[in-house]
Amino acid sequence: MPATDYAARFREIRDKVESEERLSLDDGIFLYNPAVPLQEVGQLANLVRERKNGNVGYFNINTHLNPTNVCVYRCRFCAFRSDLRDPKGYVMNDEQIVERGREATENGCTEMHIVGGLHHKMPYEWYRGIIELLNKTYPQIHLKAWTAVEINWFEFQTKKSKQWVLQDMRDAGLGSMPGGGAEIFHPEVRDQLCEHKANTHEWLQIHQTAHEIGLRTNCTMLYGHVEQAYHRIDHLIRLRELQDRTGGFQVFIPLAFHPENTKLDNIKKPSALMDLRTMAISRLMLDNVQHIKAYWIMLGIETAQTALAYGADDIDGTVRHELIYHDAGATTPECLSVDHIKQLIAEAGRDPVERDTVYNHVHREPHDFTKWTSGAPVGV
Ligand code: V47
Ligand code: SF4
Repeated sequence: MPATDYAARFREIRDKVESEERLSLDDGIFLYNPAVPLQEVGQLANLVRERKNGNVGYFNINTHLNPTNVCVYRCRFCAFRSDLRDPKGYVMNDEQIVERGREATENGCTEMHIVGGLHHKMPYEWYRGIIELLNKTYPQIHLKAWTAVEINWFEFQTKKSKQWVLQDMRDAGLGSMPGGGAEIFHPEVRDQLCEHKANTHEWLQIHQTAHEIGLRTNCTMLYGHVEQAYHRIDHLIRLRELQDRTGGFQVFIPLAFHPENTKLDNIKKPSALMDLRTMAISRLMLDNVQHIKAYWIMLGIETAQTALAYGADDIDGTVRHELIYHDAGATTPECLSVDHIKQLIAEAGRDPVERDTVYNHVHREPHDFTKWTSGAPVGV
């Protein structure tokens, strides 16, 4: 396509975004063409970002808990999993789990992000018990737990429906669900990465059911491995269609592939330019999702800061005990202090706002940082 044609096509897309018209599959694929200047795609995404979330840069104070890394599945992109008899394999006991809750409380965490492997021998009751134990001991902490892949495994273990499992987990104290396990929905790619685990239909059905019973959930896309632009846009459109029906997704998180220690370690990790383009295109395609998260652990601090001008309005939390990305070669720090995370957001020209998991504004008591209340969602 000659340069003048690229400019004309981009103008068409800009007009659509300015008049709040939905972008099509072809529009999205076009924006991935390297001949379309990244800065222009970013500026357009920034327009939508500021329209939806003003100048706010959200963060939260959170910790991760991965109760086991032993997993029956063997996703080719995963460096975290372990075999049953591998010395790397672990299963946390109740004492260790409660200790994590205590540490989280001491550090003022509002959220525990809980995901892990599907252990060959641990029954459903063990997974449910983790939620119940933490919720009973530390009721003020929001438990964002279990990906759709785990819920699908619990269906298999219990022989009960999605609705039953989700309601049972909610009764135990589940607050919301993270967005993992989505990877790439298109079967041409999913079949190469993780053909054995919950398929696209199951993933979408589980999130739909969660939304129907009133649980908010997050959504993700794992990019930068064997997929093409077409597969990424197809993935975003499938999320957008579900969101049209339920409105239950609160944030989308594009996840950049980290190849180290995986079966795909011949692939180079995506460049910062690819990360920013994907962030921006996600913001443009997902016109019905309120927030886009630049997960600093996975992107690196500098790219996450830059992403706040390329469509993202959230950089996730202070994050303690992250394993999934560090096992796969992430070199980001283990945890950021609250002052540091606020300073990173301010340095990017945004107003740092502490949120809870469901995007209420958190108010801290001035003389006791570990005490807080959550207010109404922050207006812009
Ligand atoms: O499903 C696994 C991805 C996901 C690798 O909801 C990898 O707020 C890159 O979903 N390189 C789990 N990605 C993490 C996740 C998440 C993270 C932060 C916040 C939220 C949220 C959700 O991580 C997996 C998979 O897609 N993943 N291995 C890897 N080597
Ligand atoms: Fe298991 Fe999750 Fe790793 Fe897949 S990504 S192997 S389901 S721990």
